[in-house]
Amino acid sequence: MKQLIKIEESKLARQKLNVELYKKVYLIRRAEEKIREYYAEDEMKTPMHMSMGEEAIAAGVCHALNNCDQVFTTYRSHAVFLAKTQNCDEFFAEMYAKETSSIKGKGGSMHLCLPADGFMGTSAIVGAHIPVAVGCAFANKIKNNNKIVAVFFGDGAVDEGVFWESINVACLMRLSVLFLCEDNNLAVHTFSYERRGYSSITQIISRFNCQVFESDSTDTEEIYNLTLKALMQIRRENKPCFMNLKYYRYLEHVGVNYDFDVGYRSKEEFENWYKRDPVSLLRKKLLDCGLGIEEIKKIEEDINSKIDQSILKAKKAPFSEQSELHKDIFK
Ligand SMILES: Cc1ncc(C[n+]2csc(CCOP(=O)(O)OP(=O)(O)O)c2C)c(N)n1
Ligand SMILES: [Mg+2]
Repeated sequence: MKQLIKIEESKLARQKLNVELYKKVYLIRRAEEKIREYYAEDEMKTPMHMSMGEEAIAAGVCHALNNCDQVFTTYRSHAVFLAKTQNCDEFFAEMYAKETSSIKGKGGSMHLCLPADGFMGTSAIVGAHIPVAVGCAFANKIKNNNKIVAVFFGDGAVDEGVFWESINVACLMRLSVLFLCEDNNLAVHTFSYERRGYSSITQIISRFNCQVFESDSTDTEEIYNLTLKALMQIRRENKPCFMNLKYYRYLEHVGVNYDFDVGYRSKEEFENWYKRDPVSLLRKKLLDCGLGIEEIKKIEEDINSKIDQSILKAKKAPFSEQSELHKDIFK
C-alpha cells in the first residue's frame, strides 16, 4: 500500500513522487494538445470531451490507487484513461478508430475501455456507469480480493436518481468504493445553482455512512495525499468514501475549442484558474524540489516523442474488417 510521505522525512522521496506525478499530468496535457492540433484533419471521427484543467484530479487519484484497483469514468475520459494506463498507443489507436486498439475502434473517445489495466469502462449516459462500478465492488467483496473501485463522475451525475441509489447501496453494503465527483460546476452550460434544490452536496453525503473529502486544489501532490487518506479510510473502515474535487473545464463542453464567446462564462474566471494551472504548477514545484531544468526538459521530450510515435502508428494502422462490427457487443 502507498504511504503518505512526511515533508521533513524525505526530500528525495517527494522529488521522486512529484516527477512521477508530472509525467502523468504532462502526458495528459500534451496528448490533448495534439488532439487539438490534428482534430481539424477529420481523421479522428469521434466527439471529443476534453479533460484540460482536470489533470491534477486524474493523476493524483490514479497515482494513489494500486495497479490492481479498478476505475470507471464518463465520456470525459482522456485524463483518467492516460493516468491509469499510461497507454498512449492504445489511446491514439482508439481515437483514430483503428484495429490496433484492443476495442478495435468501436468505442471512440467516449467509450474507452482497457480492463487489463484496471480501466473498466466509460459511459456517455450521465450516471449510468455508477451502479456498474458499485456492482464491480460487490463482486470484489465476494471474491475478497482487496481491490478498490474508484468511480469518477461529473457534478451533473449527482442530479440523477441512479447516483443516490448507488451510493445508498454502497454505504449499506459497506463496499470498497471511492466516489469521485469531478466538480466543474457545470452540466453542459447549466450551473449547479440552477439545477439543485440544495447548496452543499458534501453536507448531504456526510449524512450517509460514508466519509467525505473535498478540495479545490490544482496541486497534484495534494490530491494524491488526500486520496491516500480516503483509501486508508476505505480499507480501515470497510465503507465507501466520497470526494468532491473542484476544477475548471478549460475548453467547450464538447469539442476542442475555447468557448468564452458563447456568453455563459467569462474569460476572467478562466484566467484566474489558469494562474493555478495543474501542469505549470507541478513543473514549478519540480524546480522548487531541486530538479534541474534540463532533467525536466528530458522528461518532456521523452513524453512528446512517445505521443508522436503513437499518433504515427495510429494513423498508419488499418481499420477493422467489416466482420468485426458485431463482435464483442451486447445484442
Ligand atoms: C442520462 C443523460 N441525460 C442527459 C445527457 C446529455 N448530457 C451529456 S453531458 C451532460 C452534462 C453532464 O455534466 P457533468 O456530469 O457535470 O459532466 P461534465 O460534462 O461537466 O464533465 C448532459 C446533460 C446524457 N448524456 N445522459
Ligand atoms: Mg460538470
